[in-house]
Amino acid sequence: MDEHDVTLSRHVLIREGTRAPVTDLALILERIALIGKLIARQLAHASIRDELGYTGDTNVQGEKVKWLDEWTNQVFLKTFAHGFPVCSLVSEEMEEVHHRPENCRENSYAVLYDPLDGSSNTDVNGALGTIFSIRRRAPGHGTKIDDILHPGTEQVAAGYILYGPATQLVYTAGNGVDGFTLDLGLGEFVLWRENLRMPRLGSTYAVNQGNLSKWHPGARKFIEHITSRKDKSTSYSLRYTGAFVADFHRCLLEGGLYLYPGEVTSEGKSKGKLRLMYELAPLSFVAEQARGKGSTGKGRILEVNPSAIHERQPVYIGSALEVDLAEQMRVEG
Ligand code: AFP
Repeated sequence: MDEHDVTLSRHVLIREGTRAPVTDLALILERIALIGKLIARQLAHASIRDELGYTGDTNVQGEKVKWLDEWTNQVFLKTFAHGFPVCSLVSEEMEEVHHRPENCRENSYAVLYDPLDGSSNTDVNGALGTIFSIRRRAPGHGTKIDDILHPGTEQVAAGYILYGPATQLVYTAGNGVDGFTLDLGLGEFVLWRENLRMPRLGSTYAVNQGNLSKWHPGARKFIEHITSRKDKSTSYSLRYTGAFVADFHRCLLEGGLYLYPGEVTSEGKSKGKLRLMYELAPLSFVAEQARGKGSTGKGRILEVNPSAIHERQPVYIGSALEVDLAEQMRVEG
């Protein structure tokens, strides 16, 4: 380690202007970093140990559960099992909120997470991620969750871990976005970029275009509009990994747009796929803190009032000018 290298735990403690005391954030982020290291190690060895594929169960979302979905969720539960200040865990893999009443006091928090984002990539050695959102718990709420069911503007910190050729952790605590890379020799996340800024415009878009016929006509027109440009300097290339974290990371660094439009139902309603509380709200918080935007196509994701912990919404997230254009073109009606 170079004398100038700064580890995540040290950096969190010296960050100014955060939405929660840095000592609380350091305790929580240090455990999320540990989870990231455990998951990265497990992903590196899962194929050799024959620990890929499905468990045979179906989760709360009606999706088939992969062995690694279950394993990564257990890592969160075990890592946060003991000790203040996290008293509630909300996961894509659990129907109900997991409470630790013994940790629920003044200044306690909930961690909402998708332990393994992009799990269709597990069996093909593709990019994967973990998404997390940290919210305050109101004192005395115990196992009631109405203090968690608030718009994303209430998050005190949020971020993600990307398991690619390198493992990187990116987070915001409300005053800019910082990125860290896992130094495998050291076993520590080391500061890689401070105050990341998303370009106002990019040259790539990420979408499952195979779903085009199911979208609102506005979303179809939008895609037609951005793909019909002939001039090389304004035309777009499609880049889609199947992992929101990986596609978002590209937008954060190089600009561009990730979208998952709603599917129009037989009643004419638009149904999103991605989950508001532990996918869209956290990455919208990161996007906004890096000067980007996150929208449902009709408005700011961070202002959506959730009605359930597993609520889904359409999403248009990335460079500000591209998100603005999507909204102007009334992508969701
Ligand atoms: P999981 O978190 O269940 O793996 O879902 C992945 C995801 O929410 C997002 O990461 C991808 O961009 C998107 O779904 C992929 O969905 P399609 O397979 O329908 O393109």
